[in-house]
Amino acid sequence: MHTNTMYRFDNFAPHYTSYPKSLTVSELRDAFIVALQSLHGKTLNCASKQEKFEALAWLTKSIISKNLIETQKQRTKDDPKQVYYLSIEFLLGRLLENNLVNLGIREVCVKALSELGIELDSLLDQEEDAGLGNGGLGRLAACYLDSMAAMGLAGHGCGLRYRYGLFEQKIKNGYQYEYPDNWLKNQTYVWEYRRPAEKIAVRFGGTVRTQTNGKIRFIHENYENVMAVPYDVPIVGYKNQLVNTLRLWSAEVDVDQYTCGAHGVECNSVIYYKHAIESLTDILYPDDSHYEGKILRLKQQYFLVSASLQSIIRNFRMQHDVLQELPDKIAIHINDTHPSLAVAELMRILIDDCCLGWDEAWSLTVRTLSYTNHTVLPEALEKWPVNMLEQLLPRIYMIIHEINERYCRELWNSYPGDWDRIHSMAIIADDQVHMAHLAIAGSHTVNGVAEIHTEILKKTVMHNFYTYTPDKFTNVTNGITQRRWLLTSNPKLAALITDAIGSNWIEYPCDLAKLAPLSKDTAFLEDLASVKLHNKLKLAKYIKEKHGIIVDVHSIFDSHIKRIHAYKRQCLNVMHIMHLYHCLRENPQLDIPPRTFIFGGKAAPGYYKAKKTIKLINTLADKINNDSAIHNKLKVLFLENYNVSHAELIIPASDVSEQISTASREASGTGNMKFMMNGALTIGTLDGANIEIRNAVGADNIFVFGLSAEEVLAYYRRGGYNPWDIYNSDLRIKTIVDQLVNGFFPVDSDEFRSHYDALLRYGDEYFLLKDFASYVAAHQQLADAYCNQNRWQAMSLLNIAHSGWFSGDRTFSEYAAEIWTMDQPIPLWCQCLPEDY
Ligand code: B1N
Repeated sequence: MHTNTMYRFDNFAPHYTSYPKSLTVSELRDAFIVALQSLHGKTLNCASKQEKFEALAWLTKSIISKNLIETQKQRTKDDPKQVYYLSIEFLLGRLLENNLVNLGIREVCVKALSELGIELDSLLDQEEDAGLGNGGLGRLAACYLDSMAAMGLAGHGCGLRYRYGLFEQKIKNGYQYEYPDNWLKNQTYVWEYRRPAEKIAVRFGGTVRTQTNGKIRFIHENYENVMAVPYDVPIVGYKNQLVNTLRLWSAEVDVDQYTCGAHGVECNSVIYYKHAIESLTDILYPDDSHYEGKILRLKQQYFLVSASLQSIIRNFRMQHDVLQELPDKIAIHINDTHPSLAVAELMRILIDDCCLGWDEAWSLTVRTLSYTNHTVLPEALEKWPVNMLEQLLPRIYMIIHEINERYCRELWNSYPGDWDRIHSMAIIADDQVHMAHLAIAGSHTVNGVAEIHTEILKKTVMHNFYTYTPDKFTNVTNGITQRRWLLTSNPKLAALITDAIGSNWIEYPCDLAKLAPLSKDTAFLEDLASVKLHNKLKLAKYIKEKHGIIVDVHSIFDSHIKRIHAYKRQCLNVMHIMHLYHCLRENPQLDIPPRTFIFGGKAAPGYYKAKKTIKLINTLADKINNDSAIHNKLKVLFLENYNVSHAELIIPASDVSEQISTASREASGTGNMKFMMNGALTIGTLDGANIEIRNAVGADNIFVFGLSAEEVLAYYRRGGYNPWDIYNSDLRIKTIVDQLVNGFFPVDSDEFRSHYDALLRYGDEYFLLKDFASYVAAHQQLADAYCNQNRWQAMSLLNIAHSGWFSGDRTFSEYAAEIWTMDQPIPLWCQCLPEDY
């Protein structure tokens, strides 16, 4: 779905008040002092940094609150179609600076604080990094919230308020250790509004009885209520006075049901009970692209879905009498299969609570829901055992059972006698409920997240569904918000761009294309280089302070930051570094540009091989960083506890972006887009959105290597390849692979045995050896290009210039227009496309 379609929508929010446009430096300064007084009862001199941060956040929130109230009033009046984005993860990161930027008061704030002798940056660091997600999927959801608010549409997130976010990673002796991420240690989150009056009861367990007097009714009894209490986090639109919300649900006991002393309930047992119930939203599961069949996870999924849908329908009914208008007024999006119980829960609400018949309920459900798939990895596909669902959610299971019966009957009519096909598409098969099948059956649209990913879905994992309902399938390539990933996190580059082409790009990112002609302007390219140097100095300072390592800011900063996963091939990067190191040891005078390899990322606590990869990187780093024979030409760093804030520091400072997944395995990637937007050059495979990045920047401005997805898939069909052939024929590879186990590293000889075995004994599933030679060659080209700085900067600029298409604003306008069919004009992400765009 390539949308170059133009939607004109001038002045889309004329009626929202202009607050805080008029805010002056002195007003803000005085308000800050008052905030500090009323929040902490302190004067400036006595307040700690944390208290000052809280006062500033509180003050900012009070401005946001006014806009929130106005937005809600206006929405009640206008009654626009609303989108609800259901996601088990929202990886927000910090919000203060983003909120200041979006309110348009960052500069005023810097001045007001500096009059008081305070640097804004020193306060920003005090904010906890809200890590309610694992990686790309959760950050994508957060980026879309920003785009939806910026573009003025009524789009809200629905998620869970995990008591502990993604674990904190510490590295000791090269190994990863996990610690709880106690991000709510002050009990509350500065940005949230707790709304106990809007709590919802979610039912678990019990039995279902049918009652037939005229019409069949299903009576759910003996269940246990868990109260879902909403906490709303405001999502601030960019300079449009508009505020949407992210509603995060927290589990609490139903205090009315359980009080100490009454009915012989002992106080202690109530406390145990409370603890058990409230643990439902205690932790975020730390798995990325991997499914763990834990009952608590299933409870979380239903809790999210049931609380969100009940609240959505309750609000809808307060404003509308006719239930049949639901799909015209509401779009509910299922972000991956985690919230796919929404299909059954919406049916339950429409049938049991609203008394609709099956057919009508089904029609409304399908027309309201849409679903995005984010992975083709078999280990990520969710399937829940029938008996688990049946016991935990008896009424929901009945409904899924009925959906399955009807769906299979329909399939039978289309494919009479084709049992294999029907079995492969059934929602319930082999005593398991296939969540992707449920989501496909119950949605009007299914989309992949990059062109190649959607094609792979259609050709392989979802082929039968695609053949059956081809019109359901479409592609919407991911995007990121330029407001966080360029404007806020790389202010120097943003200013350089704005000086050159004006500030329109902040709202119309395709304007960045106007930078392209400057790729021939040497003076501009020098300015671009000095912005990069500035960012590298900032990162180098952090590395020195945090890790005690001095890096050469004139070396190539080559970053590989993402979750640690075999398919993302951190080990291929390691092999290349080992190779360079070997070459330098053989010939210390070798003339290569100096390089700093930066790694960051968390391994799921139960993922043995990924954790060993972290140890491998750190072991290699120790060896190389302490070897004076190579004259500091190589440095390797593993930055601890990679999170959104670290990404904001690393990406603007990087020259090279490593996007080297085994082709066909990475659905899209979004880090690749963030790097590109900040002028890093990609070295990558033809996988996920890398392909679209190559198409946008042109093959001359990216370093592509390796097998294609088709080649990889063909090997998989044939059962793999023989890695020994390569091992025996390429001495470079033999040297490195042997070093994993021959005492080259000062560790136990079996420390990296699993890596060695994966490559040779188990057939090199991710094609590291197969892709090694072309990876090394691409790195050689990259090093040559870097030696011509003028050319390198021109390539870098062209990457920035063509990154506008990867804005979440573009993605979101595609969703809004084609999937959610919003009833308001869809705002432009692009005012006018340059001719050669
Ligand atoms: O979603 C991102 C994509 O850019 C990435 O390529 C893709 O890997 C990522 C189960 C996932 N897919 N699946 C997950 C996360 C948590 C979990 O419990 C699966 N994450 C992705 C955005 O489209």
